[in-house]
Amino acid sequence: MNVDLDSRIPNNVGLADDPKLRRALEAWQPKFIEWWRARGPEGLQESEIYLRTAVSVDRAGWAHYGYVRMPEYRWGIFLAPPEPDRVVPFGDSLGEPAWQQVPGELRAALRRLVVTQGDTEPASVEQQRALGARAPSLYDLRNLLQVNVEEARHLWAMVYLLFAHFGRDGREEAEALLERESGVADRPRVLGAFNRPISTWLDFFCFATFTDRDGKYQLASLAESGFDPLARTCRFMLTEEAHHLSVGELGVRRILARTVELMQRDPNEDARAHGGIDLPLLQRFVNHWFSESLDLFGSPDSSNAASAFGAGLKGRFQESRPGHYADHRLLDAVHAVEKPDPRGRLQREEVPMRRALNAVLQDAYVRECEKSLARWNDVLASADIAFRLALPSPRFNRKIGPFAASQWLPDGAPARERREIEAQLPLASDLAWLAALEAGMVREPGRVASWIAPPSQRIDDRPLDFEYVRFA
Ligand code: BYC
Repeated sequence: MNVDLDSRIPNNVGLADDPKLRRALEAWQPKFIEWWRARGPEGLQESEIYLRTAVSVDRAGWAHYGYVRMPEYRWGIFLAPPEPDRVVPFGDSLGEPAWQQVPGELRAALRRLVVTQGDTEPASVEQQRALGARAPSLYDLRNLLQVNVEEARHLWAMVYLLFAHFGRDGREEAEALLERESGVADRPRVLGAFNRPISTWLDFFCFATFTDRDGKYQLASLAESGFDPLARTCRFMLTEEAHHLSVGELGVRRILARTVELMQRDPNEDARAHGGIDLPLLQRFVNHWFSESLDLFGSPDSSNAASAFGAGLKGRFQESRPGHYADHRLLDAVHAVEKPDPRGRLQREEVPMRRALNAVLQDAYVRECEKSLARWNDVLASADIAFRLALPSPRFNRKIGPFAASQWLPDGAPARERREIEAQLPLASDLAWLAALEAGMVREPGRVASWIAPPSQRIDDRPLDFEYVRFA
């Protein structure tokens, strides 16, 4: 696992010994930089940002911190170390040696998974590109940009697989990853949530909590793949993902801490009256990003999911963790999936387990989201505030799956009209209020905007008044 940090593309995949692949990736690199300058973080390309850069795949000491101008960031290709004698851990090929090359018959399905995963990475950078101008502190600005450069590194991870394993098709797909654009009607990003605007920091923190967590679960499932290069690349991506999730959850927690403080100052517990983000508004953002993120699991009854599992391409969460699952073939098991019947009555239908794997993954994801909500609600409870944030029912506001054709309220009851759903999602007036509240960037080291509490976590052991960004 030699890490080559000095070549044009830092890597541990032996690019120096594969001139054809190296040249192909080096030819893509300027197009990537052009994309980054045009659609990456706005107005900050020449500033120096205190960023971590992946430099190794060792658990201890995998990253290095220092000031970097983002277009000069060392985006590298890193695969987690190989596991000796690894076998396909599930599906019809269970126990066969893991594949180092793409099996011909799985090529189309695998390419689709890699492209879908790859597409989300530049999409999120595009979605977040304007947030810098309203950053609540240099600390938060730096975290945003850290997340952005790492999502771009994840794009490199998928592009490497396309170039190394999918020939001409792969090269074309790599180009297309820079052509599609989040929210642009005639060339949108592949998955729904990655075309929604992230126009406020509250959107960003909710996106990092809920949508990045879908990323964690999807990457973990792909990290089980029988196609070993995909498994290894996803395993290393998961190292970076943990930070993104914490940026989201802690961001919302700091908003709550500030809101609670402002509520306590007001006889009617009115945080907005004091320039804070009120709890019903926050709940509407939770409703929006949670339901959008559930759609990223696909349909709970899915032949695609069954084929991907049978073929050994996409496993379950922690499929190969010893003792976690007894059955890795799933030929006989069934799972009950909730669906409405044509008259809108709820029923549970047993489907073959392989077809229900999106639902199983989604359920595990929901359980983890519940824990974030519980930690947020602790902030409210310890301030003696009665309001509690809640995850909406998985039936609410769905565009994918059996609940997409009908309307359901956050409490899971049927809704009569679309208007009732819209009232539970961010309102135009919420966005206008937040736009005014968040206006302007806080540029002084150590200062934090008035709608969010200062962070308690440190970055690389630096104090809060550290100059995380040196503006050009
Ligand atoms: N939007 O059988 P179905 C991340 C399509 S996030 C639009 O129900 P399947 C990140 C589907 O493509 C993780 N279309 O579902 C986070 C299919 O179309 P075709 C990203 C959708 O295929 C933050 C049809 O509906 N990684 O990393 O089992 C920042 C029927 O599909 C959607 C992955 O997603 C949707 N939401 O599952 C940065 C992993 N959902 O083929 C990054 C790779 C479904 O009929 N992807 N469709 O034309 C997959 O494993 C699967 O493609 C999905 C869908 C889980 C997404």
